[in-house]
Amino acid sequence: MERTLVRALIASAVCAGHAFADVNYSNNFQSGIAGPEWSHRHVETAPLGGQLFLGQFANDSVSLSLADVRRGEQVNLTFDFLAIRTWDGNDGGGGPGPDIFTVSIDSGPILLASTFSVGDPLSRHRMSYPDVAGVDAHPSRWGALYNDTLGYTYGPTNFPLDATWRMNFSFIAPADGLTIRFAALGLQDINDESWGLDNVHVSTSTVPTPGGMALTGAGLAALMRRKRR
Ligand SMILES: [Ca+2]
Ligand SMILES: [Ca+2]
Repeated sequence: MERTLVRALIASAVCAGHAFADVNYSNNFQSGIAGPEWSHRHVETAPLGGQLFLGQFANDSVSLSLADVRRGEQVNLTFDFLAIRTWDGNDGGGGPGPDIFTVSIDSGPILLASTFSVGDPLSRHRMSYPDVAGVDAHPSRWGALYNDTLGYTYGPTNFPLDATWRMNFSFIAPADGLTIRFAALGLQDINDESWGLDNVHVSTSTVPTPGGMALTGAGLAALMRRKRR
C-alpha cells in the first residue's frame, strides 16, 4: 500500500515537473529527405564534406509544421542556420542590404529578426545578430559556429564564403499545432546570397501547473501522515 502511494507520488511529481517530453522532432537531412512537415523539401549536398541540408533558399518563407504540439506546451527549438555567399548585414540606403533572416511562430512570437554578414570580419560590413536588425552592429561572421566549412565560393578567385550559426529558442506554443517559419528578406540573386537549415530539433514539455504542484503537495502530506502512524 505504502509502495503504491510512493509510485503515485513519483508519477505526480514527474507530471508537475519539467521532464515530460511530448513531441520530439529531429532531422539532420543526411537521409536526403525532408518530409511533408516542411513547406520546401529541397535537400542539397554541400560541395565540401558531404553535409546535407535543407536549401538553398533565397527570399523564401520556409515553414515546419508539427501537428502534435499542444497549446501551452513549452517548446525548445534548436537548428543550424547556414548563410551562403555575400550576405551584407546592415548595409542599406541603396546598398546591397540589409540582409535579414527571421524566425517566427505563426499566431505567436517573432523569435528572431536579425541581419547577417558573411565576409571579412575586418571589412566595413556590420551585422546585428544576436541583436535586432539595424540596432546594434557586429563584425561579419559574429558568433558563427563554423566558417567556410561548406565549400561554397564566390568571385573569379573562388574564395570560400559560408558561415553556420547554431540557434536555440524556447517559447510557449500559442495554439494546437505548431508552425515555425524561417524566412529571409533583402537578399540579392540566389547565386549571390542564399541560406539553408540543418540539424533541426524540436522538443516539447508540459509546463508545470499550480494544480499539479498542489496535487504533489497533498500527496506528500498524505505520505507524511501515513509514515507517522
Ligand atoms: Ca545535415
Ligand atoms: Ca545583399
